[in-house]
Amino acid sequence: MARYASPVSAPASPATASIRRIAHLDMDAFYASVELLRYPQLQGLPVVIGGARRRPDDALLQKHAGLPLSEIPVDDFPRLKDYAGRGVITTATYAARQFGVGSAMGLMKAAKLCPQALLLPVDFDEYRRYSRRFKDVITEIAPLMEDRGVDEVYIDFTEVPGGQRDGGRSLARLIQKSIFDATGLTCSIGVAPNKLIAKMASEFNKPKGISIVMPDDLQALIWPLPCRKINGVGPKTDEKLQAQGIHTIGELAAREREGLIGHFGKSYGAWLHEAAWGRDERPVVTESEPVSLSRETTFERDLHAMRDKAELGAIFTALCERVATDLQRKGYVGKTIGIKLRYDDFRSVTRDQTLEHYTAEVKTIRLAAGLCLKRVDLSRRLRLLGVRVGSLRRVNADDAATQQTKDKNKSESEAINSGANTLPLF
Ligand code: DCP
Ligand code: MG
Repeated sequence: MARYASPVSAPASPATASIRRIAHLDMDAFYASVELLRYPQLQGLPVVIGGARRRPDDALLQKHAGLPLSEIPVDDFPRLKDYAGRGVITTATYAARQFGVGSAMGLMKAAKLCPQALLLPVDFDEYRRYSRRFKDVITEIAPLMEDRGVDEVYIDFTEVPGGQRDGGRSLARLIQKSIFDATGLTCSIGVAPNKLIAKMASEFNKPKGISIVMPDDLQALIWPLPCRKINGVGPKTDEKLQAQGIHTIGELAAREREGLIGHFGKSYGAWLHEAAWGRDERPVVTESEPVSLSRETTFERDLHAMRDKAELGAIFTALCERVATDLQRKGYVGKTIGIKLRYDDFRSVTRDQTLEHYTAEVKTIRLAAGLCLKRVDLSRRLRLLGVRVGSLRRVNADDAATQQTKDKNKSESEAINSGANTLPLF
C-alpha cells in the first residue's frame, strides 16, 4: 500500500546503455468490460453503456432484488431499440462495435444500427475503483507510471528488470496477465522509443494486443498511418493537412520543416515535423510520489504476543521484509518507521520512530519497528499487524548502486535474518 504526496515529475533516467522503452497501456472497452464483470451473462453480446447513471432503484435491479446480478436473465436487460432520449454512448463492447456503434454516438442513432444491443447505465464510481486497481498492479511491477485518465497510462520500461527483453514484449505480457489476474480486465499495450509512438502502437492490435515498435520501424509501421493518428493532430489540423495533400504521417515527414512552420506557426509547425519523424523526448511523469509504503496483514485467528510469540515474530519479520522489498523495487528510502496494531476489540494503535538516516534495509526496519512494539500494550490479543515506512525520498543514482550491491550480498541477508531473530519482542 502506498500513500501519495502532491504531483511531482520523475527524475530523468540515469545515463546508462539502456534503450529508451516507453509503453502506452489502454484498457479494452473499459466501462463495458467493468460492467461485464458483474453481468458475466452478457459476455460476447452487443452491449452499450450510456444514457443514464446507475441508480440503486434502477428498474432492472428492483425487479430482481435479492437475486445475484450474474443471474438476472439476459432477456430482462433493456434494449437499445426501446431507448428514447438524447443520451450518448460512452463505450460499446467489441461485439457491438461490429454493428458500427461506438463512443460519442447518440443512443437513438445507435439503435438504428444495432437495435438488439443491451443498454446499461454508467457507474463512474465502479470504473474509478477498477481504474485504481489496475494502476496499482502496474506500479507494483513498473513504478514509473504516468496516469493519463481513467483507462490509460504511460509506463517507463527502460530501467525495469526485463523491460528491454524482446523490445518490451515480455514485460508487457506480464503486466497484461497481472492485470487480468487481479481484475478480470484486458488491455492493450504499445511499446516504443517514446510516448508519441507508444500511444499509436497500443491501438494496433486491440483488444488484448501487444505491439512493439523499434526505432527502425518508423517507416514501415508509422508512416503509412493517417496524420490524425498522431496524438495532438485534431480534426481541424487534419483538414488543413489534407487540403495540402498531406494524408499520411509519411507525407507529413516528407515536407520541409520551414514549410510546416509557415503554415502552422513556429511552435506547432516544428512539433508536427518532429512528430512525423517519430521524435519525442517527453519524460514519463509520475503524477505523485508516495510519502509512505506499508504492509499489513489480518490474521486468520487472533494472536497473542506471548502465547503466539513465534508465529507473530515470523509474521512481523515477513512484513518488514515485504516493505523493504517494496522500497527497494520502487527505488525509495525512508526515515520514519511505524507499526500498526488492531486488537481483538477492533481498537487500533500506531507508533512510529524517526531514524537519523534513510533506509530501505530489512534489518534497520525490523529493529526500529521492534522498538515501536515495546511502546504498545501487548496484553490483549491482536487481529492485525502492520509495518510502515514513511518520510520517503527517491534513491539517487549513487545510493541505488550501493543498495543493489547490498541486495546481492548474501551474507548481508543472512545477517538480516539472524538480527531479526534476536529482537526482544515476539
Ligand atoms: N469514454 C466516454 N466518452 C467517449 C470516449 C470514451 O465516456 N467519447 C469513456 C468510456 C470508455 C473510456 O472512456 O470505456 C475509455 O475510453 P477509450 O477511448 O479507451 O475506449 P474503450 O476503453 O471503451 O475502448 P478501447 O478498447 O477502444 O480502448
Ligand atoms: Mg480503452
